Amino acid sequence: MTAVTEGQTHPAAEGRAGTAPDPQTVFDAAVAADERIEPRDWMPDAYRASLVRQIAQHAHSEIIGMQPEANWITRAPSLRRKAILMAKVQDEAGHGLYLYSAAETLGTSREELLDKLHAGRQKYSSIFNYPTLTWADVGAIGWLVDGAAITNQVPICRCSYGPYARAMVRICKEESFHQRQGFESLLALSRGTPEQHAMAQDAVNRWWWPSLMMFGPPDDESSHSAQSMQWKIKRHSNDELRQRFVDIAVPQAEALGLTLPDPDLRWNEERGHHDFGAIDWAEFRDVLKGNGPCNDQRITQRRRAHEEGAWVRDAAAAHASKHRQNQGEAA
Ligand code: BYC
Repeated sequence: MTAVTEGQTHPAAEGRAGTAPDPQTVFDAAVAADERIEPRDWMPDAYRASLVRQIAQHAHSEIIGMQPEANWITRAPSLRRKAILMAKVQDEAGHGLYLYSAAETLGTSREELLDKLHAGRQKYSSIFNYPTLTWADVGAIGWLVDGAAITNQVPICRCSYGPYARAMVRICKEESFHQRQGFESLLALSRGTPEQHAMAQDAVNRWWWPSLMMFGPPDDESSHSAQSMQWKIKRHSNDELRQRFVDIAVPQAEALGLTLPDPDLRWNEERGHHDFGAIDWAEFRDVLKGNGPCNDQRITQRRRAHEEGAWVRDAAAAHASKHRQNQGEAA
């Protein structure tokens, strides 16, 4: 946002001579002018809380999202595929860290957010509560899940909150690579033996509908969209982005030689978009309530990893404190 320090007036909020600028007016003007809000700027409490909610949920999704794919690292069909998958899973960990750092700039520590995740008080994306049953699921996740993630996240590069927007630029570049590697892996299976082709088709059948649910509830049931769009945290509604994803995926499925499991999917000349069938929102709500096929497994594994990593955090903290002490003595 145009730097306004105490005593200065934001150009868009100049009041009567001699009056201090109203911070809400300064904030509204910055958002209206498409300027970035930075950590030291004044912001409404509800804006801060909504950002922490969304960024935390996003960070948790990246961290929990490592599990379904990591399940296949030891069973990847070749050294090349194993190296690619390991790098991808590490990238997801990195994304989680950028996002926890972005949340920290809002005054919320990573420990606090992880505690809330482990206590079931913060969500992560519904998509990661489904199992990865075959090797083809790794390709389907790359193509569909990372593809949906990019469609949702590219507009967040223009989010009004600076640290979140900047984190998203790098994340989107990496997700774009992930999406292509998923596509390439599925293409190899689709063009392989009949069994491999069937395995790829089965994976797409299982991941298609949950991928559409990633975009969130329909617009008329989305509790946060209107306010988040007004604040320019979100730039498009859930349904707009879901439609954009369907339109992108259809020709890609054709190129893969695979079908999308929706008999109602067809081009609508009038709308200039694909029509698609009804999403099972009861299933979505059930997964959010904790009743998906893998909810318990994912959170149990996450808590265990956190407990087992306690010594690493303790050692890092002890090292940092020793380093600070040595620097103090040297000074
Ligand atoms: N799953 O008012 P709404 C990835 C919740 S990971 C679970 O529309 P909003 C990747 C929502 O939080 C991809 N919960 O919310 C990693 C809210 O509940 P609360 C993760 C969902 O925020 C590894 C309630 O439903 N991406 O890229 O306006 C490998 C009402 O929803 C879901 C992000 O997190 C869901 N699918 O819109 C591969 C992107 N959908 O908070 C890939 C950033 C909704 O009131 N987030 N809910 O308890 C966003 O863009 C938005 O938060 C959403 C939801 C579009 C997800």
